[in-house]
Order: sequence, then C-alpha cells, then structure tokens
Amino acid sequence: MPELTAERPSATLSEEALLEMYWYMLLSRRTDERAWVMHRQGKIPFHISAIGHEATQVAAAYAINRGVDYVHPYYRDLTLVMAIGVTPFDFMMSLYGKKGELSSGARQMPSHFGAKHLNIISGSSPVATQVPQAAGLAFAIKYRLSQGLQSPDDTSQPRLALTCLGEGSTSQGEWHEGMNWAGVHNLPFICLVQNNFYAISVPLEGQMAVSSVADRAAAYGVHGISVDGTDVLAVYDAMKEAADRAYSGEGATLVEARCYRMTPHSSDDDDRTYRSREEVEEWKKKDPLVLFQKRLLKEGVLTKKLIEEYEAKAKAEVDDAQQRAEAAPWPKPEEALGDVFAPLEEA
Ligand SMILES: Cc1ncc(C[n+]2csc(CCOP(=O)(O)OP(=O)(O)O)c2C)c(N)n1
Ligand SMILES: [Mg+2]
Repeated sequence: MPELTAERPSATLSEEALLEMYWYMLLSRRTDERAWVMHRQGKIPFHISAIGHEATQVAAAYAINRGVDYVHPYYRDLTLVMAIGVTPFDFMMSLYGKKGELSSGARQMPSHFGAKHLNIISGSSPVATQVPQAAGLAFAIKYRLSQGLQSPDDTSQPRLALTCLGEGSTSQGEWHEGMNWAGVHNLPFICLVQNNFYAISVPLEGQMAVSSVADRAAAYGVHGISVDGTDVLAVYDAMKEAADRAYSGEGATLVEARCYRMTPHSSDDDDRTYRSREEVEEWKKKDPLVLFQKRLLKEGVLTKKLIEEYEAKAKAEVDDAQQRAEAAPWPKPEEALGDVFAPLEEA
C-alpha cells in the first residue's frame, strides 16, 4: 500500500474522515451480506452486490462534494450511495419494493439507486445508458456557469457529474458517445470504471483488446488514470485529482479502479460455471475492508475496541432496517402507474 505522504491528497484526510470511510465500508458490507441471506430465505427476489468494490466506492464518495455534486451510479454502487446518504433502511425498502421506497416509489428493480435530495440520479437497466446522461448533466453545469446562471438548487460553487459503470459496459456504444461528448466539450465530468475483470461470465479480454480501460481515454481527449481499486487511499488520490480537474475547468477524467467482484454477478448467477474457486480465494486476500482495517490499526486510527463497537452498531442498524422494511406496507396494485403517466385531463 502507498505511504501517507504530504504530496498525496489522502495525506490530508483527517482521522475522523478515515473512520467515517471505514464505517461506510463496514455498514455497506454488513447490509449487503444481509441482503444475500434475505434472498436465500426467499424474502426478496433479487440482490446484486458491492462486495469487493467498497474501497473504490467510498473513496469516490469522499473525493467529491457529497450531496452537492451529481452522481449517476450503477447497480453495484451500494457503498457509494450509502456514503452519500442512502441508508440501510432505504435499501431494504427497495429490496422488498415497499410503498414509498426512495429510488422510484417501488417501480424500479432494487439497486437502481436514486435520491433527489442527495443529487443521485436513477438510471435505467441497459448498461452504460447513464454515461451520456451524466455527460449531459456535466454539459448543463458548464453551460449554466458560462451564462452566469445559478444551479437550480443553489449557488455558483463549482460542481461536477460523476458516473460509474463496469469494464464490460465500456463495450457499449453509449459509453463511447458519452466519453466523446465529455472530451469535446471539456466537461466537469468523471467516469469511474470499476474494473472487476468480469461482465457476468465474460472476462476482460473478451471485452477489449487493450489491457487497461484507462488507455482508451486518450482517444476522447480525456485524462486517464488507472488505480488499484482495493486501496482506499490510492483511489482517493486518483479521484481527488479527477475532481480538482473538473472543478477548475481542466476537463473530464476517466478513472479505472481495478478490484474484484467477490460474489456471483447477482443472486441469479452461479459463478462456479466460469471462474475457479482458487481464483476467488486468491482475490479474497485483497478484501478491501480487511486491508483498510489493517491499515488503520497500524496507523493507530482504529483500535480493536472501536472495531467491535462499529460491528455492534452496524448489526443493530441492519437489524432495525430489515425489521422496519419488513413491517412496512406494500404499494397498492393500482398505484403502479402513478408518477409514470400524467393524469388524463378531464374532458
Ligand atoms: C445493454 C445491456 N446489455 C446487457 C445487459 C445485461 N447485463 C447486466 S449487467 C451485465 C454485465 C456488466 O458487466 P460490467 O460492466 O463489467 O459490470 P459489473 O457487473 O462487472 O460490475 C450485463 C451483460 C444489460 N443490462 N444491458
Ligand atoms: Mg465487470
């Protein structure tokens, strides 16, 4: 792991911020694990996991202005959205599809994260469609600034648009269109590609003829960075560089964070059919939560006692979230089309 040195932005992270980042990684992991249990108990129909991606996502959240910058996430971004303010209860409500669920009022599948009050934009299921939408958002930010217009929800402070996707989704046409737009217009835009080496069962080499997604950035006139996605501080440094470029008008950045999906693609997938157990076990040695815990223990930021306290607190929060979501009412069937079509005008 890189050392904390004065030259690196991560060196300026306070102990409080480091502990918060650890907390969100832990809370996300325990929420995620519970969702797998709930699925296997037949309580929920579907789950898609962030396990293995927590370092990348918490670092991304802390490098931007959380809740102010616009974030257009993808289905694997549980840790990212939790670090911005989505709660275990919000997530559990979406797993069940209960009435009033935050992302879409229970009209979307779970993990199609959206939260208006946090500037998190809900996406569609076709992968990479969020990229041109996020680039369009970045264009709007730049345009409003150039016209002296204020952002709808406040000030003239610099903002950016961040979007995320997996490496497999960079084969999709929308990704290229969005990246090109961001490069041509020099937008305050970050595309974070979470390269976990698989798109469901298709390995990286089946998606691209170059070994690093970041190599593709140059083709769009975008700055490209590749980073170890299991290392919180390394991702923070990369994302901070990208955010500073966006805020200062230097333009768009593509950050590739290399990590590993430690679970099957989703609750509908059996990964034993396409990757060896040895490979999975090898990557588990780079579990980002364990690595960060060790790092913070070594630095004296975290203690054994604090770890136990955080574990107990996370368990209590997840238990409470599950119980409240289970007890919450379902939406009425006739509510399904509400907020989808405008009401018919009376003749
Ligand atoms: C346009 C489109 N094609 C196929 C799918 C089915 N699909 C859902 S996720 C996925 C894999 C994406 O892999 P990657 O982009 O590497 O992200 P990861 O799931 O590994 O994080 C596929 C093929 C889809 N949702 N949309
Ligand atoms: Mg992938």
